[in-house]
This record gives sequence, structure tokens and C-alpha cells, in this order.
Amino acid sequence: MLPFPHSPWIGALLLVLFSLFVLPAAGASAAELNVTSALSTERHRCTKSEALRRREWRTLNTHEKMAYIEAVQCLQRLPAITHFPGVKTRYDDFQALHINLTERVHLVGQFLPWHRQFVSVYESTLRSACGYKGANPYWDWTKDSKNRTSLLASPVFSLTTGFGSPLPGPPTGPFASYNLSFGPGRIINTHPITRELNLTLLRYLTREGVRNATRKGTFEGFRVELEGAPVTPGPKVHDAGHRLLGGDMADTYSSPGDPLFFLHHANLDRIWWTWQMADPAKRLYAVSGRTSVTPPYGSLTLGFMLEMANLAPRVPVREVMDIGGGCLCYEYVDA
Ligand SMILES: *[C@@H]1O[C@H](CO)[C@@H](O)[C@H](O)[C@H]1NC(C)=O
Ligand SMILES: *[C@@H]1O[C@H](CO)[C@@H](O)[C@H](O)[C@H]1NC(C)=O
Ligand SMILES: *[C@@H]1O[C@H](CO)[C@@H](O)[C@H](O)[C@H]1NC(C)=O
Ligand SMILES: *[C@@H]1O[C@H](CO)[C@@H](O)[C@H](O)[C@H]1NC(C)=O
Ligand SMILES: *[C@@H]1O[C@H](CO)[C@@H](O)[C@H](O)[C@H]1NC(C)=O
Ligand SMILES: [Cu+2]
Repeated sequence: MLPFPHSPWIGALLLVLFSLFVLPAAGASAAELNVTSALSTERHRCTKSEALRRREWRTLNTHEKMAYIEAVQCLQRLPAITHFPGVKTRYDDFQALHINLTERVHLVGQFLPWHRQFVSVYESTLRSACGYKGANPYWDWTKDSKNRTSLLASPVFSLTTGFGSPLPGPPTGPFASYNLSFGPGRIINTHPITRELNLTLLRYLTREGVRNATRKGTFEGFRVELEGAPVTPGPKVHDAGHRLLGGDMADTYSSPGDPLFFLHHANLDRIWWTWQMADPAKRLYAVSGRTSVTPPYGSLTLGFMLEMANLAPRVPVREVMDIGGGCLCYEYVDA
């Protein structure tokens, strides 16, 4: 998890050479791209055997599903380590951090890098604090979004080997008796996870919805088409996934109170990775967009620092651009 675990000397040398000879001649943005890809070829990647394999929830066997659920329940029993007001458990730490940073990590360029690191720190914590041996799974909702029947039959909603029913009413499943400490919004409030299924959102959680995002040519175009409302007039896959489940999951601030948050965001991260890998030379280290929702707006660069309170060291965006390099070491397994 150390920032820069490898020698940046060759990259730095190239950067200097580029600055001296290329920058004065070329347009700034083209030069920036060249420097970025020159740097990236020198970067260390973790080996295939070291990489955690993130798999779709329904491809886990019962034993693997239970191991993940039990690890989340373990976080919900351990004492908090952050100092946010109202935190009780190690699980609360993640929700409280998200609430604290909500206005700095949504509707901005760092939306994707920050959430990538957030899920990764959660995954590492399940492993280091709770002895979990696997990777964080993802939920590919396109496999369930055909109609009401197919959605309700989704393995993610299993009462025994899933996250409980999405229907309104008393919570069900392995997380039914757990009390969150926050939400709705920023408020400190002891309550069980709430859900309120809204099937209107199903039509956005489709392969077409994913393709609409992945066919965008720029990082900013892709991010906006993925993140969706309220930047876009209608729902897109990110906000549709949140609003489909409703309740805590639909709340911009307190959404990580629903453990499915981490499977939805792993899936969005997988879609981002798919987009990156469709043209790695241009996209692996491509970032753009503003860094704040209110003026003065900054411009996102690879040096922008990602805040994780005391849950993990702050790292620059460049450390999370490659899921098998920098401070990350995982891969996505297709379902
Ligand atoms: C976030 O947490 C920090 C440290 O506890 C605090 O100083 C800051 O005011 C919080 N920000 C928001 C927006 O809650
Ligand atoms: C729902 O979709 C499934 C395929 O995912 C299909 O087999 C089933 O017939 C559909 N049910 C209804 C009521 O349309
Ligand atoms: C959750 O909160 C309710 C109401 O305050 C309480 O009755 C219940 O015992 C709590 N559950 C747990 C597991 O702490
Ligand atoms: C369900 O979602 C749609 C689309 O976002 C929205 O217009 C509608 O108000 C929602 N329904 C409820 C009951 O919240
Ligand atoms: C995909 O984009 C097209 C063209 O903008 C639009 O008509 C369609 O509704 C979008 N589909 C989804 C699922 O978002
Ligand atoms: Cu978020």
C-alpha cells in the first residue's frame, strides 16, 4: 500500500527529456499524453498469481459467498478506527468516510479513481481485519435486469447466501439485525438497512446502458455517461443501480450502509477497466474533468491526492489507474 513502491527514475528521466524537447514544440495536451504513456511503460505490475480475482457474485459457490458475508459481518462487530463523530464499528468507518467526502468525490473527475481506491481499501480491510481470503465480488446487474421476476430471483438477494430482499419492509437476510449508525444523509441515526425497490430503473441497467458509457472516447465523456444523474438529465448505470435498490443505497451520502454498495461499485470499476483496456495506450492513464463542484474549479491530474482518512495512506490518482499496478493488485474475471 506504499505510494511509489517502485523506482520512478527512468520515468522521471523521460519526463525531463519530454519537458525539454517535446513540450515546447507540441500542444500541451498531446505532450501530456505522450509523457503519460512513456511513464506507464516503465511501471511495475503485480504478477497474475498475486492478483486478487474479483468474480461475479453468482459464480461464487456457497462456501465462497458465506465467507464474504461473514467477513462483512465481522467488520460490523469490530470497533471503529476512524474518529468521525458517531462511528461505532469498523463497517461504520467506511460509511462515515464516504459521508465526510461525498461532496468532494462525486460529480467530479476523481469520482472513478476515488471509488476504485475506496472499494480496494474495503477489500483489503476484509482480508487484514477479518481473515477473508478472497477478493471483493462484483454484481453484474445486466444479468438480472430483464424484468421484475428475474430481478427478484437474483442470487444477490438470497436470504441465506446473499444480501436479503430488495422489497420494502423489515430487512431480511444476513444483515437484517445489524444497525447502521448513519443516514439518511449525514445524520447520526441508529437504524436497520432500508431498501425500497424501484423497478423503473431496470431499463437503465442493461448492456445498452453500459455500452452507452463504454463507447465514449474521452475520460470525462465516459465518467459522465456512467455516473449519471444529476449531471445527466436521466438515470445512467451508476445512479440507476443506487436508485433501483432505494432506501440507504439511494442516498448520495450514506449509500455504503448497504453492503451491496461495494458489489455495485466493483462492477462500475470493472466497466471503467473495460473502457481503459479497449485502448490502453490512450486510456490507461487518462484522467480529466474538474476537481470540485463549486468554483474555483481545479483540473484533475494524475498527481491529485485521494483521501482515505486513517483507513489507508493518501495516494495520488496515478497509483490507482492500473488495477494490477501502483498500489492495486487485482483483476476482473468475466462471468
Ligand atoms: C470531514 O472530517 C474532517 C476530520 O474529521 C473534518 O474536519 C471535516 O469538517 C469533515 N468534513 C465534512 C464535510 O464533514
Ligand atoms: C423475465 O425474464 C426472463 C429471462 O430473464 C424470462 O425467462 C421470463 O419469461 C420473463 N418473465 C416475464 C414475466 O416476462
Ligand atoms: C438495533 O436497534 C434496535 C432499535 O434500537 C434494537 O432493538 C436492536 O437490538 C438493535 N440490534 C442490534 C443487533 O444491536
Ligand atoms: C422511481 O424512479 C423513477 C425514475 O428515477 C422516478 O421518477 C420515480 O419517482 C421513482 N418512484 C418512487 C416511488 O420513488
Ligand atoms: C443509450 O443511448 C441512446 C442514445 O443516446 C438512448 O436513446 C438510450 O436510451 C440509451 N440507453 C440507455 C439504457 O441508457
Ligand atoms: Cu459514492
